[in-house]
Amino acid sequence: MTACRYLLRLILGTIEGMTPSPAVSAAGTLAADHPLMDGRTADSPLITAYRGGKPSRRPVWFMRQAGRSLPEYLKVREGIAMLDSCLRPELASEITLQPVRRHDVDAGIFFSDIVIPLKLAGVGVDIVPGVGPVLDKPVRTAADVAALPKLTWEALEPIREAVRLTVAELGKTPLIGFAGAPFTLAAYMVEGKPSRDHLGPRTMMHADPETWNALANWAADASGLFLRAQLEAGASAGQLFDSWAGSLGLADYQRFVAAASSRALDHVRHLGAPLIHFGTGTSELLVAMRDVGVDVVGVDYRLPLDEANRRLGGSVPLQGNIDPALLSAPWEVLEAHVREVIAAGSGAPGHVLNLGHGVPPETDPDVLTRVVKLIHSISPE
Ligand code: 1CP
Repeated sequence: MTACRYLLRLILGTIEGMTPSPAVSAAGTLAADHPLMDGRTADSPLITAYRGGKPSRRPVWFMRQAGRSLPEYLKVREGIAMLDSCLRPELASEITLQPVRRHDVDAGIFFSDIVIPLKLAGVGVDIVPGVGPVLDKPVRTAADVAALPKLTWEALEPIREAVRLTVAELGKTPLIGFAGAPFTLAAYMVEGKPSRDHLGPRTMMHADPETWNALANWAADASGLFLRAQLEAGASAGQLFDSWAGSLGLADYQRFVAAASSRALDHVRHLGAPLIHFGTGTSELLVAMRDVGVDVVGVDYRLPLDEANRRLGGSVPLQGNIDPALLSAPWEVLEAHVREVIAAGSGAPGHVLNLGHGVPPETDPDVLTRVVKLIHSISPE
């Protein structure tokens, strides 16, 4: 490493409160033995489609493919709290691999949660069964934000270890890393728990924009570092989940959220892995979400993919958008819907099949396997 580069790494390391990672080459790109760099995943159907190329088969994976729809998941999670399971590398890796083994999907999605960066920073947070993320103390004032502890690179070691274990098993199947976008993460922090309308964060951005910006920037850096740890340790793509962005109007999204989401991605752009941006209820935000600088836009089940592609001017590959509700419909109804989704996505510069949101816990896993078989049986031309 030249002295100049070393100095730069040192400065960057200081800014981000971390020591330089050995997984990063001197140039700050992915290491030569990373799955995306050593020939394992660069030509996979998933990465090919994300990059706008012609995949050998139609790629498909499911948001929340790991989790309560799988009996093998319920078994290994018995007696272990959700966040603890995320922080045990062998267990997180096993849970990530379960749906890949079972369904023959084209990617693993790393088993973790968007609030893990909070937990690893030292924020009091838990996932309450049947509820979701709950904070010991909501973050509502400038003093609350100023008191937030900083996430360090060292604290993310269990995440890197779980990713390393996982990609060693996945072979040519890419692992997707993820993080929560600042708005969605901050929504939990301000409310202190799940909410439907996200009134707290939406009030704060107008009533106290300075505090809101400080909180959104904190969340951007925590999520950005979390995603960077997964990508450097072996994930071949990264998805930013802004699940609740649909509660915002376009003007508020652009004024109070887009810059922070872009800041989260600034932590990983230089790595060159495809980046996907997804939210629900975001039909009116798709262009703004693309414009934070991503390679692929995820579309929820509300908007047909041909219309999404029209709104985006055919500029990026799309991911989506089988309606999760139809997973419990008769097979003929579901099959016709999947074929419609494929037809609607065919005009986009690339299409990765997925659901329009996560797998509902009551889904029969055999139905997911059958959907994967159907999608793979339809020629990618
Ligand atoms: O005990 C359990 O089974 C807890 C349920 C559960 C699971 C399986 C939670 C609590 N999180 C997860 C894993 C998880 N979370 C994954 C990896 C699994 C996979 O996709 O296969 C991912 C990507 C997430 C990300 C996540 N967590 C998001 C964004 C994705 C989305 O679904 O929109 C969000 C919003 C969360 C918060 C969260 N964590 C858990 C729940 C139940 C929730 C939602 C709560 C709410 O309704 O606000």
